[in-house]
Amino acid sequence: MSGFFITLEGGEGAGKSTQIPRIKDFLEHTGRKVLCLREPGGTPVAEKIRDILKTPDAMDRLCDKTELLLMYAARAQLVETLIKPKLAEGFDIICDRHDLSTLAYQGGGRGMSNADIAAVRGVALGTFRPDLTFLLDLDPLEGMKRARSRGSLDRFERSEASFFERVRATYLAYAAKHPQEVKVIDAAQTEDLVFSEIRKALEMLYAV
Ligand code: T5A
Repeated sequence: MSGFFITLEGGEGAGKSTQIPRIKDFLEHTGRKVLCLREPGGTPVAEKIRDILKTPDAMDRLCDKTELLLMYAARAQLVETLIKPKLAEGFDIICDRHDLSTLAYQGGGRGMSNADIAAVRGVALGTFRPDLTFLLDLDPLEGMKRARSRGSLDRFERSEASFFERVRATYLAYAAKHPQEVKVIDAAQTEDLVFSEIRKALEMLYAV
């Protein structure tokens, strides 16, 4: 039996990486085989692309089109070489960010058109989609406070506040249109309360 593909989305510091080990533990206790991944990244090639995307380069600033194409290059590599084969082996995959990040950051944040994103998406992923997405929703100011407390900021985290407001608005607009696909969780709650909402949704998914 094929596994489930579950993704976590949200702005910087929303708590995605914090929740992933808890989800893994929970699923493994029910006897599932679980693989945790992140985007951009997750394979050797995709991790090299992640470095390019996250590291500021004053001599050769990434243009928006390159950023979009690199996100999908990393994603195509991850989906084709790892996610699809592991799902077919029966693993559940939990991924820290996936396709919805591109709509939010490159679409909402950078202002790239939905048509351009859909065109590249079509080549990279075809009709492949997650079974369930958790959107950890948090005020970007609070999220950046959490991210800053961890140390130096990457190329994305150096963006202005309005960029992150547009990212958040795009996420929420998509979730409102696709309530079956995306479960929105208030990420300002404690880690335990956030997990308890995730757990309830997982119990429903696995009861099917
Ligand atoms: N990107 C990515 C795009 O632009 N397009 C795309 O298509 C994709 C896939 C990736 C960057 O790439 C961009 C988006 C990103 O800017 P990343 O480092 O993977 O870079 O970025 P994030 O996913 O944003 O990683 P963060 O670590 O910033 O966010 P998390 O994982 O949501 O937050 P987490 O769990 O590390 O927590 C941050 C801090 O908050 C605390 C934690 O202990 C930690 O210190 N915390 C809480 N504090 C209070 N209450 C809670 N409930 C808390 N939960 C966690």
